[in-house]
Amino acid sequence: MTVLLTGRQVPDSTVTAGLIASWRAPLVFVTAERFGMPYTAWTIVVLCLLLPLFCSPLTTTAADTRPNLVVILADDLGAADLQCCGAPDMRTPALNQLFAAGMKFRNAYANSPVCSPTRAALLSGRYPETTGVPGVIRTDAADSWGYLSPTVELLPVAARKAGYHTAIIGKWHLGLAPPNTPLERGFDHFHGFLGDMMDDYYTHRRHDHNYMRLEQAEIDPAGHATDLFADWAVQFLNHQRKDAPPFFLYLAWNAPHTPIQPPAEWLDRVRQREPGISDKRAGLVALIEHMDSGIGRVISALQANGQWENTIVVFTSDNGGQLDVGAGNGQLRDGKQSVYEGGLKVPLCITWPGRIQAGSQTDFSVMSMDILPTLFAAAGVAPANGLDGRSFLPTLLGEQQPELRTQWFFTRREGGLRYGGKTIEAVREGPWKLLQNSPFAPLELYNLQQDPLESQNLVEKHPAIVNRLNAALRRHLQRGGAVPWQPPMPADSQ
Ligand SMILES: [Ca+2]
Repeated sequence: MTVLLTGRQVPDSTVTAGLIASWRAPLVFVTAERFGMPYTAWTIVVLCLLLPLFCSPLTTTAADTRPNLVVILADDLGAADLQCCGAPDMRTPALNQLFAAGMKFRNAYANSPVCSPTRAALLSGRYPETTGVPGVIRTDAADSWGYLSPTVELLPVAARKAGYHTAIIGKWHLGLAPPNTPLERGFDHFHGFLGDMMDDYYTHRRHDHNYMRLEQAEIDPAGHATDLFADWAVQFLNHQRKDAPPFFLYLAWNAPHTPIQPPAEWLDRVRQREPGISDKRAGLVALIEHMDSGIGRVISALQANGQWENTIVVFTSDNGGQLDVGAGNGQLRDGKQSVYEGGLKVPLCITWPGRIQAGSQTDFSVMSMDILPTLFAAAGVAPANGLDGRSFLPTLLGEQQPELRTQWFFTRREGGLRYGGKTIEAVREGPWKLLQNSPFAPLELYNLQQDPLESQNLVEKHPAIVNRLNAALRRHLQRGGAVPWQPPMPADSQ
């Protein structure tokens, strides 16, 4: 035990006493100022106040038993494109094992059918348009449809304030430059890729830019991006001491996003194992299986390091599978980019040994922005106020809980001739889903309970439901209107 007395200036206080719980030794800071009391008198007062602490278990180096948090995000992985989710031509042993070790969600939704908005929702616990990210952030400013608001606090900030060591490995896709790079938005460690996608899994370039970074430094590593991200995640886990603070690791793969570029030996293996498989499908299956092997390495590292038992692991995807590259979304209608179910439903499983029942499944509905509020509830971390995301921890622990919200909103803004810079939306309420999948198409209404594949448009039959949900959607769009989604204009252009 060390007691330090100091007379240095401390804002907003005249006497500050605090304990810093170091794993080596408790350190007591006492600042005495302006009171005019001799330091010796203060020493006696402070020691008397702290005496109970000296005799309590707090004076020993009590280990921080809060769980580690690991969120593993696939890119463009459809709800059914794993062996454990029904894909008959896929072999995903690591994810099979992960799903079997925890709870599988059959009604997990991405907040948006494309990358950036879902990632903004995941990391903020808010609807993406309220973070300034209604659409995809891209290199070309003329085709970029989001700007992460500097005033929105991302959830890793809260984790860090609570003493978690925060790291992102892999794809960021929430900004290419200050003030929106990972270390500026709540992460202690970044080893990965800033951009929206790679034009090549081996060169890692996007529009000839190199967006690979270690912390803030540009790097140019050799190898397939999936192998690199797996290497870096394992390195990170191996460096976390048992007696160090718990960690929050966000591992965001680039796979299986286009280009469909699996390593040759993985593609050969799929072709030999699956006679008659199309070239298109074989490539995607191999890319997903290769990612699965990387996830296997990460799980093995958690287990080898003795971290697994006290770690909550989440696996999910940022949007549905891309149909034109051979993705499977089960029988769901449509895929990535679309607000039909195939674009929004994603795989999700969560493990927490001894707390979440292995092999359990649920139909409870959740969406991307609910994940971190749930993990924070489990870890005792207080998130920022005003979140849209809700904790589903009771469901994870096998308890009953009411539906997280009565109305569920999905939006996406996009450019090009097909979207014209406008938005597409969907809102769910109970069995009903009102949607507009093109800014230039009329509204459609489906009853998902009776028609989960969205084949019978009921918009003409239920005008009252259409009007009610449409009004709710307009109110939601107005909320998004409060936050700019483009970077500030330079002063000389205004
Ligand atoms: Ca994506």
